[in-house]
Amino acid sequence: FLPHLVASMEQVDQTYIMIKPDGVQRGLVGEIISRFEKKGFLLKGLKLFECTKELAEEHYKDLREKPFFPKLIDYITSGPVVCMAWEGVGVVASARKLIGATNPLQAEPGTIRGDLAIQTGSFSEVVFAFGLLKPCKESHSHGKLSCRNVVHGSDSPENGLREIELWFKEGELCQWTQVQAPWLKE
Ligand code: IDP
Ligand code: MG
Repeated sequence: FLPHLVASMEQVDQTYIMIKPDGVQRGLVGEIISRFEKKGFLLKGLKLFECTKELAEEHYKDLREKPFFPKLIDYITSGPVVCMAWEGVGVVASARKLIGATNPLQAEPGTIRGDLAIQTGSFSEVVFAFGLLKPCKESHSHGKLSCRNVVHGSDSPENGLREIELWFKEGELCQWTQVQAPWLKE
């Protein structure tokens, strides 16, 4: 039992972290990368990327039935995103804690969403619903998008692997050892 417990605690996982278009547009790329870097996780892959509608839909396929799904796809494809693969013991759960709750207004101070975001844009949704503003490409430059919360993080080790495979091509990930590794891990 105990060896099994210790083994599961030492499981090295990988997570897919993505700085969403609002994070890139607002100049938060360095700040967000820095939080994962300072924690000590191992960066395996990193790129600035403009994703297609098809890729965004595949990534978020579990949310297909949600009413905000079309707006979510519109948001994710509205500008470049920063794709990252991070590795470490417990990295999936730890990254979710660093990121904070889905709704930035409910995210704790100290988390990325709690510190760096306010609203996902639900007010704009109301405005769109009454036909006062059109959710067209033009409006993107003014931030009139729904679902904004600056960053994505995988919700399970399985999804971490699935999403890294989806967003990165072969040869885009690096195998390397941090010089600080002995100072971080036993
Ligand atoms: P997560 O990103 O915290 O894992 P999910 O439930 O997986 O949250 O939803 C994926 C993304 O869809 C969110 O990060 C956010 O951009 C958007 N989203 C989820 N729920 C809502 C909502 O109720 N209103 C607006 N956007 C939402
Ligand atoms: Mg999620």
